[in-house]
Amino acid sequence: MKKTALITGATSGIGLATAKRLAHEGYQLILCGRRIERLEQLQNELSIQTKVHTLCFDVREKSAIEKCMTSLPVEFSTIDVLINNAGNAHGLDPIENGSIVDWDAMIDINVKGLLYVSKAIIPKMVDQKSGHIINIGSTAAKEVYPNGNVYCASKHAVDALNHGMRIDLNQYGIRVGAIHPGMVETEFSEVRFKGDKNRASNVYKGFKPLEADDIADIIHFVISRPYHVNIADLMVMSTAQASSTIVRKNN
Ligand code: NDP
Ligand code: 8X3
Repeated sequence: MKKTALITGATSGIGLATAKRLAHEGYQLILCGRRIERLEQLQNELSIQTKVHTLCFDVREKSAIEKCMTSLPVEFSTIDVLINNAGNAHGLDPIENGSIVDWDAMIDINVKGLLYVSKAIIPKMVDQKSGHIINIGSTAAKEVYPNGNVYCASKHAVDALNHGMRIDLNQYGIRVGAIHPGMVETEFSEVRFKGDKNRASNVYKGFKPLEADDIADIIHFVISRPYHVNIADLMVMSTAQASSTIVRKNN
């Protein structure tokens, strides 16, 4: 029987690449995001390969998430893999100049949103006594860099939640692990810099960053290990990157 994977943030970047990869690998997909036209386009594209159900919600909206999860079509009601990927950085400012609107967005989406989605799905996995949760952290979950303050804090929280989920769900046989990428060229920096494409593309100039497909490849590797193998915590950077602040660039 085909496994079902639910991916948050499937409309762009890492989530989109993962949706395409898992469709190719034969997973049924529940794809989530706020941009409905992208979800519809993706559903049309991937339905040739597999069954796709789309859910349009903002991860900050608890009640919308609950409503979507309780009205899943029967063939999508068993979720084998949850990929908690939705999230972004908003702004890159020193703490003294930071925007409270940006701080709220990062805490509400990256931390509380991840919790709300997990809360809607974990009880199903507990009943099933099976499931695999992948939390997308970041190198920012492991170290703090200048002006990264609240984004790094939100990803440190994801790291802690990844540990907490693994500990609490151990008794049910549910696998939990995090993947922590370094710089991946997606829409991430465009969102961080509020649509400033020039500033965003500069982030990835002069070196070869990771691509969303690299992370999709790793996600597929992690979820296709035999049941007794749980990759608990995986950090990956491009070869040119040694840490959040050390990137070998050729001017
Ligand atoms: P993108 O900006 O390309 O994608 C972000 C995804 O998250 C989109 O599909 C977006 O969908 C979704 N999303 C954002 N806010 C919300 C919301 N409020 N409700 C629902 N969905 C939301 O960035 P990436 O693919 O790079 O980012 C994916 C994850 O990877 C994030 O958690 C990010 O922190 C992490 N990451 C990224 C790195 C990078 O360098 N790119 C490095 C390390 C980690 P929509 O707008 O349609 O809702
Ligand atoms: C994103 C990593 O270093 O580009 O999580 O902010 S970074």
